[in-house]
Amino acid sequence: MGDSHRESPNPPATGLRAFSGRATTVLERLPSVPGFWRSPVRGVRFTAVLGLVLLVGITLLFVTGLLSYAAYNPDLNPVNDKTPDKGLLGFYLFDWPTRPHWLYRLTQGLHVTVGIVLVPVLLAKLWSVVPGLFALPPARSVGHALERLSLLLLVGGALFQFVTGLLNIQLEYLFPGSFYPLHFYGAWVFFAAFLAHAVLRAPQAVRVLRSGGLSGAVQGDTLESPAPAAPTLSRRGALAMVGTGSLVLLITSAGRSFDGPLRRLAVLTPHGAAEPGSGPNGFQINKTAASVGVTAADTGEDWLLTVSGPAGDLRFTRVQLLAMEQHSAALPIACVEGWSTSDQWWRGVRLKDLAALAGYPDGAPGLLVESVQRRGSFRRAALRDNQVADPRSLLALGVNGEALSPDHGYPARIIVPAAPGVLNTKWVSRLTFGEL
Ligand SMILES: Nc1nc2c(c(=O)[nH]1)N[C@H]1C(S)=C(S)[C@@H](COP(=O)(O)O)O[C@H]1N2
Ligand SMILES: [Mo]
Repeated sequence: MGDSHRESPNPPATGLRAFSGRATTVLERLPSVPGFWRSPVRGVRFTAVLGLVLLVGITLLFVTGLLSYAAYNPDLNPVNDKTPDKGLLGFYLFDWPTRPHWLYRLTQGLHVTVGIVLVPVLLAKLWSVVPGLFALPPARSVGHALERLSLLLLVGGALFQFVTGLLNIQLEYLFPGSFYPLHFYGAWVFFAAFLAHAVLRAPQAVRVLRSGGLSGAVQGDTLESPAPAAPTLSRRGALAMVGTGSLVLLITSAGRSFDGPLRRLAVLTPHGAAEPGSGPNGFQINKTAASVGVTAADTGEDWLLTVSGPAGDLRFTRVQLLAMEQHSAALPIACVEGWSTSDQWWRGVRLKDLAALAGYPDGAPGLLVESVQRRGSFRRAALRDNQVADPRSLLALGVNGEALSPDHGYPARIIVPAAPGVLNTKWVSRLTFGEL
């Protein structure tokens, strides 16, 4: 899709003929001259297709992104979330449900997979409108100036959201501060500009595609080159190329949401680092015990679980916990990074039974979970009343018929239906039931 302006027989059309000979040849080559852009693929029709795909895709990203934020229990401040002044933007927050138990697996799998798959579409869309970026004069009117300013938010916002999202799932977090506030504020700024742009442009996109599809001239098509080079690729071919790029990304990333041979296709996932091995504990691991400095001494014979609430501080050994009534639940791990496991059979003590021991026989208003872990970014996680009350929410001691492995949280971990992985604290040391 290159712009081979040098070898074309047609001299670029320019509005700068008034300039003297030598200056003209230089100016003709500036990207602000319409004739500089020669690809015959560019045009309103090509941009319209990409724009409409992004309209659907980015709306889905926005909705699933807001859902993901809600799923974190961010209003259990400041334990789970420290986004300052999110108040107004958090107006929609609601109590994340515990059913269906695969809810977060679905919403976050979609969020991350669709985000990855849209990358070629976004790049092609930006490529298709890039001549407009250089157009002169910078503003023809106040309205035009405002529209160009909004494009700055639109393009800047899109790049910011995609880059921060991709860095987060690649575990290469290079931005200062926490990912959540940046991606959350960024989403609102970007989506506001995106919505304005869609309202202004989507009707035209639908109109041109309805009348003639991809081919044929469109009256006043400012995206079309006034002096197109000979085509090397049709518009259809260019779209097929973008689609192929997206398909390759889909195949190499969607597998992260499934177990078995599909996961092996997910070569784009960086999670090979923690090889889960085989057997009952042979499923995806986020952080290994070793990587966050959790040692056998922390989790061995001397380990005790403290359960606190109105009944005071109670302490239990693992053997005592195993002697309590044991329950099973088939639940997945679904990480914010988009990967998930299929349902695993967890076994342990119900959180609601522990709440009763702590002094809340009719349900606890909340639960603060702490881990023996001292290193790394993970500190504590808070669960809400509906999550404690669900009979499938467990302090798990085993999985798939075996004791938990050290990497999956031995001696005890939290597992809650439909909750994001990060709320499923491993190597638990303390449960505090009550108002948070
Ligand atoms: N103590 C502790 N618990 C933790 C984490 C952690 O880093 N430390 N990571 C969380 C995240 S982000 C996820 S996705 C799940 C992953 O669980 P798994 O490694 O058993 O698959 O554990 C959660 N529990
Ligand atoms: Mo996670």
